[in-house]
Amino acid sequence: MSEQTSIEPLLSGVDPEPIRFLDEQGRYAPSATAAEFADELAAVGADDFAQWYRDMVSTRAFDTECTHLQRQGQLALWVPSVGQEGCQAGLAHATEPQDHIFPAYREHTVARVRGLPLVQLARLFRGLTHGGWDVTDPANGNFHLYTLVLGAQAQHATGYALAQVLDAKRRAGDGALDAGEPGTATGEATMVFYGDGTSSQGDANEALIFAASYQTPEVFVVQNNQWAISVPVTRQSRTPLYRRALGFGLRSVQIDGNDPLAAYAVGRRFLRDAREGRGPGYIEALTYRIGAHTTSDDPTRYRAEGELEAWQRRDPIARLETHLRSLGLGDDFFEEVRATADREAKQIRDEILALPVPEADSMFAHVYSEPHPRIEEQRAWLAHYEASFTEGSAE
Ligand SMILES: Cc1ncc(C[n+]2csc(CCOP(=O)(O)OP(=O)(O)O)c2C)c(N)n1
Ligand SMILES: [Mg+2]
Repeated sequence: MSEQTSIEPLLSGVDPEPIRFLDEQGRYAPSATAAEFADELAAVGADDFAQWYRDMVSTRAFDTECTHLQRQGQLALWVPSVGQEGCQAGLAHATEPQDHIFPAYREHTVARVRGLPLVQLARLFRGLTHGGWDVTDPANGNFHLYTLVLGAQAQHATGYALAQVLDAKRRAGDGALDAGEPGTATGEATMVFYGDGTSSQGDANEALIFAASYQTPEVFVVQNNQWAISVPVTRQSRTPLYRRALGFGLRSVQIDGNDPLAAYAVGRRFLRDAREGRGPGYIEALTYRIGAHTTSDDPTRYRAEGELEAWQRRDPIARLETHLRSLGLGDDFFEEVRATADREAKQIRDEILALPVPEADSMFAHVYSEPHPRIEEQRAWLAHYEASFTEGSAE
């Protein structure tokens, strides 16, 4: 009988330190791994960091308000993103207006930075729309629809990115319309977000294969928030997630996902490489979901004691505040940001409560592009049923 081969040697490679510019207290102390990305921050100043901070604080206030609204019966469900604002703000600010973003369902800070009115997110979770917002409206920032089917957006993004290559070739008069070799400058990129748990989905893995095969102008962002509902990432993968992408042939790094500077610097580099025809990249952002998975979840049932508190000490908002104070910003600024965030959250709350309720009949409108007998049958049944409630009805 042959001796069982140990896979230990394969897994024993030492991982470099995650890329970070701010340490866990928020002091500027770049890791050795950050050096090659440092020039991406050369043109970023205190005003920019102040804007990122504002985006993070305002989104958190909105997020908290939405949890309250769900508890009050005003939203069917809410998906909190508290704790994950750091990588989201950095990555979103690294994008250019012409880039396209394919989110999962927890990318509220990215939505805000891209210009999508946050009330649109709440409208979805109030059950007033089947899909979401109009992606073709430039005012919505090329921010594609929230996708609750895990990993589906990785396929959508890779298909979109492949089309970006083919469009660029067509514009350049290259009739062959084949992708596959690096070198096609598209001038625009695609960024896709998913979670650690989703990295186990077939869809997500197939997307990586296509991205590598066809050298799509794409950046994969995996927010490793340590949990897929109640399943820890250590169960999903015996190797750090960024290493999986290396196996598919993508450039891949691991960043401190609670450091917006790291997210910006790496995102900026990878997006530019993608736009200029140097192929796809993969970023594993180490972060933590401070709240519940959704408002239907109770994380106290599965989290070990002390874990939450340990991550709360690395809160991305607190870290960026420390950095901003080191750049000279004082109490006045932080008080104003907080007051503005509270005012905006209150305003969005009012907007949510005033949103019009669509006609029930509208659910049949876009099932097929053309009339369909089964849909017409169901539509007639509903009309009849609704009519049975009106006064004087014969039924
Ligand atoms: C295809 C599919 N399978 C299962 C689910 C149920 N589900 C919803 S969220 C989730 C966990 C996802 O975890 P992760 O990818 O880490 O993202 P996170 O929620 O932590 O941001 C699961 C299993 C789903 N929505 N879609
Ligand atoms: Mg997760």
